[in-house]
Amino acid sequence: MDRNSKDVPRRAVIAAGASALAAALGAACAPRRGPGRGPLRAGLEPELRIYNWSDYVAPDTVARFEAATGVRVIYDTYESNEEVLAKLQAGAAGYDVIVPSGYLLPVLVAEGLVQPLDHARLPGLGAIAEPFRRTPFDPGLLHGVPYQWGMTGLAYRADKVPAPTSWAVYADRALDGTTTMLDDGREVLGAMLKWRGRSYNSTDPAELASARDDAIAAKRQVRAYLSAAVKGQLISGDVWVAQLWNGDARQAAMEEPAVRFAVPSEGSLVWTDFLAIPRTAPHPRAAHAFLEFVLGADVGAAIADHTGYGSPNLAALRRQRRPVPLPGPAELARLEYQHDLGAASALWDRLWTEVKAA
Ligand code: SPD
Repeated sequence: MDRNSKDVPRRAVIAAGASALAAALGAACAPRRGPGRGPLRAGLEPELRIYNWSDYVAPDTVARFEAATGVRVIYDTYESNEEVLAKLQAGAAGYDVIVPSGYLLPVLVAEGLVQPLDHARLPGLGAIAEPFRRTPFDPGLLHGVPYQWGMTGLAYRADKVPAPTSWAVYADRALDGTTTMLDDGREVLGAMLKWRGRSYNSTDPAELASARDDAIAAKRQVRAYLSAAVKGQLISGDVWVAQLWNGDARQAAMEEPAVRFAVPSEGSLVWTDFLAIPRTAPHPRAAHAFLEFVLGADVGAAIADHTGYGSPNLAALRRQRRPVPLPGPAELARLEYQHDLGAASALWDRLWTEVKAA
């Protein structure tokens, strides 16, 4: 007789007993399971609704958060600050995390549309670099966690056109049908203002009217107003010059090395986007958990490496494979932050509507 034959049923019984024991212990000890992929972390709501810019996390950020917390994430995207503001002003309840640019954050605070952060739930805030703690948008980080910073400029195909050096590129008829601009009134009118040596934040009606006229004239050449989605057309070569953000341009360059990015000589925009929690967020504890998760060094580094934007998080920066260098003094002098336009917002909105309709 095989000397193991008696052992087989014995081992099977032991194994079955062990797994029954493990299952029983597991049932008694395991945390409650959430609708996400892992056990639900104590005290968190089971769901989280995030409203973020397109292409603004790493491919695995959300899945990693779900696995770490058991929270199920519902994720929607937008393309401009005006979209998120309009949604919140219209009373669209339901979002737990939004990502406004700096200038929008005080507007949301003043209108009571975001809630103060609970710093006790955000120990990772300590990793935020000093300059990002002291921005005029949210000194002390009372309502927002600095998420990423970036610049607006011109993405272009170096194999099709010489490097553009000016916003005047939008008046070059040789480029008819090969260019795009962002689908964002503040960006398009702002660029036209900057081209003429004015501010991205002008509230002067005459300057704004001339920016509208320049934007309408550029429509002879601009094939579409497209934001993050333009990357596909830059990669395919259908678009040669696109007004775009530096990180999105870098994402395109990862697939097509002929895509480059330049800041026009007249200057452009620099911005910091913040993670914030709407006042009506149904899942504020899960929202804080997401903010803290993003503040983690590995998670923050993976996000910034993938999106191509700058990280305000020193711990993340140290772990990045491809950190974005801060603009040098000459470049910085040409860059401007956006501000709330106050009463002039209505005029900007009207002029942008006229540009789109022309
Ligand atoms: N794809 C992510 C882009 C984020 C841009 N945020 C700021 C824009 C400022 N107008």
